[in-house]
Amino acid sequence: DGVAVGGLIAALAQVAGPFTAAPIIDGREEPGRTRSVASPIDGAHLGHVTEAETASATRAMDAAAGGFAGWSATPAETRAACLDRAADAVEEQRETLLHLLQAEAGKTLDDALAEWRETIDFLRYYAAEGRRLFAEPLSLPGPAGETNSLTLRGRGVFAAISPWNFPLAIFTGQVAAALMAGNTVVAKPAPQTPLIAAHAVRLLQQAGVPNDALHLVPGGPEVGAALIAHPALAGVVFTGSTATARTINQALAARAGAILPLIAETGGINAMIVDATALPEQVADDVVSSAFRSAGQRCSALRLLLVQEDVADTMIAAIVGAAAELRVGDPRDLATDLGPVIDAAAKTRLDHYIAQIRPQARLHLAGTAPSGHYVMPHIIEIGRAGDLREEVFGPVLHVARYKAGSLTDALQEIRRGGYGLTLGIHSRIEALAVEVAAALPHGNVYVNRNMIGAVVGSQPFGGSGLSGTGPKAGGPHYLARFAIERTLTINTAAAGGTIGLITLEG
Ligand code: UN1
Repeated sequence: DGVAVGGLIAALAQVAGPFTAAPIIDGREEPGRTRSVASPIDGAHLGHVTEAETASATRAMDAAAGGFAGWSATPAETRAACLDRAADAVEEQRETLLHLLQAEAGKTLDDALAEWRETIDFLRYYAAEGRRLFAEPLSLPGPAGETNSLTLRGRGVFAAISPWNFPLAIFTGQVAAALMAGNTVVAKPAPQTPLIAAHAVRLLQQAGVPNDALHLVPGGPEVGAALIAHPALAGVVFTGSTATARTINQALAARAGAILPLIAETGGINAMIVDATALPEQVADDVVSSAFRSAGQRCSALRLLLVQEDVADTMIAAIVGAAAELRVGDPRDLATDLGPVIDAAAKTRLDHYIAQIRPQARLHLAGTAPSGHYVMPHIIEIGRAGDLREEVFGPVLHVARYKAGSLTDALQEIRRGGYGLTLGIHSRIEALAVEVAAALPHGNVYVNRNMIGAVVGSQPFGGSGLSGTGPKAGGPHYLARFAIERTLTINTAAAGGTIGLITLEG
């Protein structure tokens, strides 16, 4: 195993750049003004991106509209086969993709491997789900003399807007779901991670996705706005901040014409509740991985730990002991636990947040980070659950104590916060876990384990309230939301019945 890992690391170091990204419209890469893409690890130049002008965003939408008739009429089996071939290609291109996940997104090898695996899982899962939902109309029961069936088909052009923290898995998952449902897609990756997105688009097209069914527009918010304003738009799938989801919602509401769906997965102030029966060592392990893995840059990450007062000192000591061992630095080094945060802006935001909260809170863990975009794990005690109002997207864990008997009040504060993504409970009293889960609207509840790393098909992922719209990615209800449904009711008892096939033209 050590030999295999050593070989893999050597292979990743051999992957040769530079990489490029540009608007990909009808399979052609558009020229334009380029900028350098720098690694969050050390600022190294990784390649160039040509960002889309709003005019090319509009052209991409036009091209996707042109591709819709053909792709939506392509048999579901053919569409699913494209996703399966893409999954094979992701497997085959493991070294390149792991290299890009590390270089462009700053991932540790563990995180990069998990994301690579999740990408394959999304492709295969949506292919299988697509065969289940789209291949044949679903026959439904009804009165005698009538047949009823339900058919799902694509809506039109989907805009897919994805984040930098899972630049391969979420990017590919959104695109795969929209395509499988029979839509054509214009994808806008996060400005921080265009190179891996361009690689994914080329890979999908080589796997058989037609050039006119999938288009890429690297760029910032103005590119997203151009997609959403385009008359051909039929729906939006978005993962990112709650604030951006709100902006998208407002832009959709301001459009003339059809009411369009937004499938949004956003942020959370994710809490974990630890009662007096919990096992300190297991709590320490699970808290440390939930709060600090991926440098806390997951929407699922633990932000707020609520510990029952009687055991709080013991629990906090165990957690601080474990977290103090974490190594921060170059994620390509196997001994590293936390790589960089994504860019200078993220580093500045986190440093400011820590500086302003320090005087009013009790600091259990801090430290001096290596130079570059690195942030040490922080554990900060605050007065009560309701004191934490914003999602802090990095390795900062907040802790608050609750009195035995006052858990309901703490839950009430969490509920009032309005987010509903992940929730952790550590307790050996099963009834408590069930009660806590029932009291809150959270989408993913984890009992006596860590609260990150939802597995496609087993742990459908997504929240409610400020955390998103649902349905859950990697779950059985996801694809249907990308489709329109038609119920067809035929009166088979009508005089003469039907008389066989006559085409519209004939
Ligand atoms: C995100 O961080 O944007 O369960 C969502 C998890 C991941 C979270 C992805 N699926 O940790």
